[in-house]
Order: sequence, then structure tokens, then C-alpha cells
Amino acid sequence: SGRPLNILSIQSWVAYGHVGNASAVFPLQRLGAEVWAVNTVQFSNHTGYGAWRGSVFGAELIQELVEGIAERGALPRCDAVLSGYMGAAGIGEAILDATARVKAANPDAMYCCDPVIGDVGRGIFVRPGIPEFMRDRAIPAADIITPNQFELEWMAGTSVTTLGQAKAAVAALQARGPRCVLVTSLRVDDTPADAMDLLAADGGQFWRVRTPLLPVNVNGAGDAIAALFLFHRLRWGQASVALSAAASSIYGLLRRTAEAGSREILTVAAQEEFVTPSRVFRAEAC
Ligand code: PXL
Repeated sequence: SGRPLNILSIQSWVAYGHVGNASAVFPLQRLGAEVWAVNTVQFSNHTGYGAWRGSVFGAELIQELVEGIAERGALPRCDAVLSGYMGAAGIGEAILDATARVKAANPDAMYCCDPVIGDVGRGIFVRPGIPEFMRDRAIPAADIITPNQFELEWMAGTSVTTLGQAKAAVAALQARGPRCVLVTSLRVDDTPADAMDLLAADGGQFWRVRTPLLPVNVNGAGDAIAALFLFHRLRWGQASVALSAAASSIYGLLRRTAEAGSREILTVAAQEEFVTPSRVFRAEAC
């Protein structure tokens, strides 16, 4: 169908392994998207190892690269901006600048913000100021956000132990801007011990997908699911379809990763899961 989707993806880069753009870019390309990848940092490896080397890039570099893309006349063909791990709050302002430029050139373009702040196991793992930036500056500018449960609770300022509380927290964030929300890694009181939930909202509708819990300890799966959810939402226009497709692909990716006992997600080896997931999980209205 038509021309490929063009996605400006502004995230971290790692030399070794798969988080940030090193998790998101290849699945998008495998699905046929053109990705304009701008890197917010270049690290040796993800921070989940506790040690890493490399640099956080300056906001000016991000701005300069977007300026260069604009000089190619490409911004009117940009379908979406995707942001993730920011490295420093100043980079966040450069990302919001980029989304404003893209939207001025293409009013139909979407901004999908993966508000990377932390997770239930590690707590906050980004620099001071970034959580507040995500909550106060990025969320109001976004059309789609993809928090995990920890990020949802932190940004909404409430704890979430029931599906009703999850929906209320999502609605509170929607009231501040984004029409569409995907909550990842959700575990509430009716989630079985051996399962995990994903919750999507679009306008006032909610859908849930439940998958078996896999014995993995990895980073970067959230970055891939945000990219896949955005891609399928752009392609199909429906959050329920995007939820099912993204959840099914990530389940397949993580199942392969668990089988291999890998500390890094098997983004390349499991690539068929992005195109034809081996097991499809349906989204149910909730
Ligand atoms: O998956 C989020 C993420 C992105 N980028 C970098 C990270 C992490 C999580 O650890 O370290 C560099």
C-alpha cells in the first residue's frame, strides 16, 4: 500500500545489544518503514548492566540533524516522530522543537512519546529532571504515549493495583493531551501470577491483551513495543489492532530470547516475529 511510512526516531544508541534506536529501528525497517534515526546518546551498552561507556549528545546536535533533514525538504513527508530515552532534559526540548517543526510541515504527523523514566524493578534510571520533563512537557505535546506501569503511576501520581485504577490513571494522562495510550508490563490484582497485561486506550475506549509471563531479564523490549505500536497504529488506524500486533510480536521476540537464555533481546534472530508472529494474542475490549 502506497509509499513507506517515514518515522523520525530520536532515541539512544548502543554499540552492543539492543535498546533505544538499536531496538526500535530494525523492527520498523523489517516492516518496511523508512527510519530517520537521530541518536540522543551513544553508549557501549545499556545502563541495565550498571556500567557503560560513551557520551550523551548535546541538544544542539539533535537540533542540527533535524535542521539538515529539514533542508532536504523531507519534513512534509514525515508521518511520525518517535522519542524514547533522552539522556538529558535539554535533549527533550530539542525533541519537542523537532515535533513542532514536523507538525508545521505535516499537520497529520503524530508524536509518539515513550516516556522512559524507569521500571518496577529498578525504579527511576534516568537523570534528574527527566521524569518531570516527561510528565510536564512531553505528555501534553504527544498524540500517543507508551508508559510502563511504573511510568504510568509516576506521571499520574497514583498507584495502580486494579484495572479500574489503571484506566483512571490513563484517563488522567489523556486529559492532559494524548488521545492514545499504551500501558506495557501491567500487573494488577486480577492478572494471574504467570501472566502479564498490556492496556491500550484510544479516546474513551480500552482494550487489554494478556500474555504468559516469560522468564527473561532484558532491557529494550519496551522500546521495540513502542515502535511497533506506533507503526501499526499509523498503518491500521486502530489501537486495538496495533495492540494485538505489537503484543504478539514482542511475545515472540521474548519467547525466542528466553529459549536462548540471552541477556539481550534477539532482535535480529527473531525478526520473522515482527512480520508474522508465531502466536497471535487478541485484544479484548475492557
Ligand atoms: O530501554 C530503555 C533504555 C534506553 N536506552 C538506554 C538504556 C535503557 C534502559 O536501560 O540504558 C541507553
